[in-house]
Amino acid sequence: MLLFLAACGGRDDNALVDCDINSGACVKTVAGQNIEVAFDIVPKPVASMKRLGFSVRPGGGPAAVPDTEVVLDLSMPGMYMHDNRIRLRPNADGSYEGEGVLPRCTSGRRLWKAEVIMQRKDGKEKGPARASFIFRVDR
Ligand SMILES: [Cu+2]
Repeated sequence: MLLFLAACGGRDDNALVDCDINSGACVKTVAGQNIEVAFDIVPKPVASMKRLGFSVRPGGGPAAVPDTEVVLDLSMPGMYMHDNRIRLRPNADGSYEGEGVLPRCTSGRRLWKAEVIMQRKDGKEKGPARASFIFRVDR
């Protein structure tokens, strides 16, 4: 309990933010692979305690991956907020989407990290491809 309270007391490090989610989709390239990933959340402005729609669009180079399992792992940088993983559904256009809620942080912190974990089902890759996005919620 003491540890939990201590962890909760910190401040957001806004320098970590690398995705201005309220301005539109954010794009990252998976390290070491030629896969670009676009990530978006609606509705905007993005807030906690609201039903949110998450979408991921892998695209770009030749490694664009058919038949992939895509999971979103939501966490707060530097703070344990219980596991919050969402399995995204594939759409016909190659994007993936799902719904979820970001809990309100009792400490008032508002930075979240969404890690996109993409695992091909055909076993042609050793480990999953990952891309992470750090964004700030309005409240
Ligand atoms: Cu928190």
